[in-house]
Amino acid sequence: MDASSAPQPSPSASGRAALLIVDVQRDFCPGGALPAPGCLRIIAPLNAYLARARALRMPVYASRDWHPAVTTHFKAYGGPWPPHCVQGTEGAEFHPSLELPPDTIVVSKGDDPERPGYSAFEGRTPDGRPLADDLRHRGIAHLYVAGLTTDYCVRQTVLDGLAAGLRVTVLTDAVAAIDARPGDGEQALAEMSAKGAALASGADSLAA
Ligand code: VGL
Repeated sequence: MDASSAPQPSPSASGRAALLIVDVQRDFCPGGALPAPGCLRIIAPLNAYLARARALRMPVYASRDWHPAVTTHFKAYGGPWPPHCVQGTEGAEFHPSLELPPDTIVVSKGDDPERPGYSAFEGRTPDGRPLADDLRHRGIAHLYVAGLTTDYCVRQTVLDGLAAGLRVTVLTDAVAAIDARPGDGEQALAEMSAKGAALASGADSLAA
């Protein structure tokens, strides 16, 4: 959706809402390089949220990890992770069962070889605009967040959204964790909630 010609209200408590799907990419799903065990469980709820967002004419953002082949994020170069979501590879594609609308705003992140780029707020839209600027431009004050992974990119995105003054709701039936240590995902949800995020589930919980 291009709202650039419409007058934009400034973000405020009365601003509108958007849905942000974080990193639902092949590499974070079974068969991929760094799978979150619950990936497939969340696809149907994600598609229900996407259908509801469309019915409400709510903007939809989808972030993606978009790493260079050489990055300090990968084990071979000093980081914690196996190579994943390398730019232009199959593993970096959105999961094929995810029903993203054609006007989804894709936010690419993790392309700086010196930074992990967990947060969608480090990402940019195809026209090079940082996520926070794009949200402001569209008058969005409330973000519904779902996707992968609860303990890394969802967590950091939610914390950054709260720090930016947005209202943030985490859709708990549509997130899945890596859980490198058992309980990491649950702990991340508790932390997001303690810092001010609302936790909700079920497509009816979306309101424009
Ligand atoms: C992520 C671990 C490593 C994520 C990215 O998208 O949550 N997790 N890199």
